[in-house]
Amino acid sequence: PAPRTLLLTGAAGGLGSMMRGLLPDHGYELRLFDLLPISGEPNAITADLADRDALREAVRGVDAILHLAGISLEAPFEKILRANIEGVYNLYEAARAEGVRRIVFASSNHAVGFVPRPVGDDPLIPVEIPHRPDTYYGLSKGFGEDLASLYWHRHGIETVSVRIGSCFPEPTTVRMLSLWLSPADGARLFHAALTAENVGHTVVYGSSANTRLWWDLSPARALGYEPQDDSEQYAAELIAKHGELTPDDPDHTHLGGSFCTRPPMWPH
Ligand code: NAI
Ligand code: 15L
Repeated sequence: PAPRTLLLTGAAGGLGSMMRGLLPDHGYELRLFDLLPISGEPNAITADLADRDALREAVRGVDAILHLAGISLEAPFEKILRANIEGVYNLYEAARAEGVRRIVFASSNHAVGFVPRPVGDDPLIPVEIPHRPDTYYGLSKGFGEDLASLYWHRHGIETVSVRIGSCFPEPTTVRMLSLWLSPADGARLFHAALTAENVGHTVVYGSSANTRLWWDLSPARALGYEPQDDSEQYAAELIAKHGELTPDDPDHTHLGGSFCTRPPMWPH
């Protein structure tokens, strides 16, 4: 049967807030988890991914987990280590102990951010490529994907790792014309990832059906995902505002964009 009770981690965040609004229409009853309290949601669990007891309780009895919690941008390694690397381990350990069988993991384009972006007739970027993280953040997403693979092969917990492009209400840069995942398509994709059968550990790219797509959406479509949106309606305005992508701009040469060129973050 399709999962009904869903633990949504990171429910206070940008993506989590949009999914709180959209996922109930796909049939889910949500249990919310975040470090931050959520206004109007007195039953939300306010806890850190470092709190293993709280996680055990949070995952108990749910049919599946959508794991969005974590640091969502580059940060000093120690912070990434705690929230994203130890955090995802703590989540999977809790799931294993409580018998949860399906997780959808919010990976990121930044797990493979140093892959050159396709230009002209170049083929779309395939899913089956080695990790090429562009930041400690991207490194933690590659770790999460590998942890999901381990927990599938060792413990039979199924995961779809979604390498999300840019999921925001609207694309705001020219790069996002290629990577945009509309919130409604995001909910469709997460629903497909939560309900497709026999996924083992599957990695997919997550975007809408954008005209300017850089990557292969067929693994996501194979889960039953049918995107309805295309960023092209925003193209003229964004290009008029920011100019076309130029291949020699270091911020545009790789999938990860400016994540590849920002100065590294040192401990502080
Ligand atoms: P966000 O930063 O708005 O939300 C992340 C949430 O996780 C926050 O509410 C934060 O309080 C919570 N969190 C952070 N550390 C935590 C901890 N130690 N314990 C409990 N909760 C903690 O990020 P956003 O944009 O909503 O992204 C959600 C997820 O999707 C993140 O994992 C991000 O890496 C991933 N993602 C998002 C993309 C996007 O376009 N929005 C693109 C690619 C990946
Ligand atoms: C991500 O992984 C971030 O979480 C999100 O805030 C955006 O920066 C996105 O990638 C992107 O590459 O646009």
